[in-house]
Amino acid sequence: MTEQYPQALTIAGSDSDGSAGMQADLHTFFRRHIYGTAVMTAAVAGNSYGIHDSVTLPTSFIDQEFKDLADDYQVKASKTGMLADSELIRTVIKNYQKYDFGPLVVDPVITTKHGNMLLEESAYKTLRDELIPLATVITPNFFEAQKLAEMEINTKDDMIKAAQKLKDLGAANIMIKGSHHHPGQKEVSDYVLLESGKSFWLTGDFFDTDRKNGTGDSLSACIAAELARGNDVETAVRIAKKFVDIAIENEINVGHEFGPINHWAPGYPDPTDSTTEK
Ligand code: PXL
Repeated sequence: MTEQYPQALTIAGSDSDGSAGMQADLHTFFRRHIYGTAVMTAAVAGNSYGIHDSVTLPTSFIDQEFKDLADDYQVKASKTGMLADSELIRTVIKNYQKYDFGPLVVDPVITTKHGNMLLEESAYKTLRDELIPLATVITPNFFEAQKLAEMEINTKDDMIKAAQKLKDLGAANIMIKGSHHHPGQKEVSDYVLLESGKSFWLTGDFFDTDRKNGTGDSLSACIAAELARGNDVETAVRIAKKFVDIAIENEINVGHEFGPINHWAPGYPDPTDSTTEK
């Protein structure tokens, strides 16, 4: 078969207001000039005030979504978002192992920014013990990292220890997103531990805004997009951090309360120049 235009896959929940979940992933793929495909696992009804209802899709339907993509598309990298419960996690694992959808970025989505649960409490062990070992990259936020590593994170040393624990769970590369809950903080530092053992901090300005919905989704989607383009993990995470920071700093006025980040923010280097972003 002839080589096709680079394609990435999001395996995630739909969010009706377009700020997070699958919609944020597809905005990101588009902005990074990667063709986006999508296996929908669940759907939430919500807006910038919060989430008001959610459903999961039947596993037989999810199986068919995977099959249809495998039969036709050349997905070079994938990411997971909302997986809702253990049955859905296992359905995703089964299909991911059956087909070749490239390296997998796992965004271990557990709650929304405002505390709505997107993963059943009983399912987080399935995520930790069965999905994380398959991950090329995992991108927990500070709270997800605490939960998955089963430790409190108060200092930079704690973040380093937590990343090692997450590596011990079987993920190849770890990016823990730094806390942004300290009054008056000026910067946010994410910690990256690569498969090679190399580690580094990625520090960006802290920008105080209510328009941060979809930040984690877009970060992990951007990593998947860059892997689909053929970039290595280090390049992908560096690009993703900058991409998301710029999308946060250039607010877009959509929704009344907790709005989305701005995927159209000007000033980000053209994706076709991404190899110079190292
Ligand atoms: O941002 C986490 C997230 C993931 N997936 C879906 C969501 C949200 C947050 O609202 O709605 C479907």
